[in-house]
Amino acid sequence: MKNYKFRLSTFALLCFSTVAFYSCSSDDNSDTSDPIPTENPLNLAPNYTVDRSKLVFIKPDLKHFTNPNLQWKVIEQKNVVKDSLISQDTQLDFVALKDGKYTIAVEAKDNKTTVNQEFDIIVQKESQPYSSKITKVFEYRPSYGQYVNKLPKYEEGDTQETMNQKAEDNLVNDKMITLGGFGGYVIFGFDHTIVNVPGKRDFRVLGNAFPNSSEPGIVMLAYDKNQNGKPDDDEWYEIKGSEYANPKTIHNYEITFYKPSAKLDAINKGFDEYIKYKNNQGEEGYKAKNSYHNQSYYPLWINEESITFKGSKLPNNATDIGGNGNNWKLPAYEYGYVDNHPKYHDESAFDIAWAIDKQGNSVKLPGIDFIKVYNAMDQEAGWFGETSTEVVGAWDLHEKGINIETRK
Ligand SMILES: [Ca+2]
Ligand SMILES: [Ca+2]
Ligand SMILES: [Ca+2]
Repeated sequence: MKNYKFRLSTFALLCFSTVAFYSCSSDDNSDTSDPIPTENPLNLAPNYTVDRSKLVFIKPDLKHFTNPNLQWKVIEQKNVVKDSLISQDTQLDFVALKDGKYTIAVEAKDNKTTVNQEFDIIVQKESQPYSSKITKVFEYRPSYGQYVNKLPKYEEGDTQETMNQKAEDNLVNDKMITLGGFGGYVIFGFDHTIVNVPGKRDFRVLGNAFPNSSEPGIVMLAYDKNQNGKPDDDEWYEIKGSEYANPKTIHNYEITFYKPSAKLDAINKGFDEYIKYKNNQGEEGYKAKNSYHNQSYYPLWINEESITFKGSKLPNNATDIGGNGNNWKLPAYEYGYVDNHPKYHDESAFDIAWAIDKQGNSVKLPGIDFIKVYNAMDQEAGWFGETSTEVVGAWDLHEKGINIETRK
């Protein structure tokens, strides 16, 4: 009995080690192994059809493999390098900017078996032209701030939903919203996937920075892996900006702001002890109200008594030139942030290839469906007030026909 089993498994091993287009057969009816089909061994469709700038997910049947390695290559497409490796994942998440027929070769390999197969992806032109701009705001959640409740304007009765809609009305028209102090964020999306074109920057986020007034925000990216139409917590990646490895950057920073009393909100002049805060660096204190903006600085549609934000805090960039509090300079960081360089500057445009995962490893995303921008500064600069990222809009550069090389 023992020998018999051994003989069977040896037979299976020999059979699978040859390329799977080869037919294996056994006249021994007790052989329960399930050989790889010779036709269509990965059980793929003969072809797949998708609109350009829309994701298609190709899932091969890998039940005959143990921890296989996969290689997906485009082998025939004008203007695409022959045999270009596009993925090494166990499924292919594919998106193309240009319509046409893409022939894909996939190789699946484990230590017993190698299978090669080809199939086509037919990429069609969309029936309704895409917008090159933001089409949807999923969430607008500012921190405290001197423009909060003004940009966009809060009115009595507004809720999170109506404020999301107001932020969307602004951003689809390239009009400004404020994110307030540290951690305040906006999450938005497009009516198509922004394709990660190799060697090119893929999107621009517009802020309101001018030289020496930089209020950098961090960019998070997601693509809709589970195709539910919205960003999920496990779908986010971060654009690695120039200060990612700066020892003064605090990763995992957390701060809570407490809702001020109606009495404090009603004071129409500048004063220091306005909004109480506490962070995870052992610091607490108050954020000031200034004499220029008299409305509440706490987002009024949020009913909770406090709001907590988490993220990476970039080093302070404000200098009081002359030391009398009248002349502040907030110089830009090198690259990779929103509201850092002027909005049409190349460094306000981003390459999806700069994305990293939570461990800081570079990731290869086919494209993105969602962007989150949050204010990465926790700083006050005299009469300038709190440093607050502003967002004015975002563009898919490829749909705009704007060609900007990535950083060298
Ligand atoms: Ca790119
Ligand atoms: Ca999703
Ligand atoms: Ca700004």
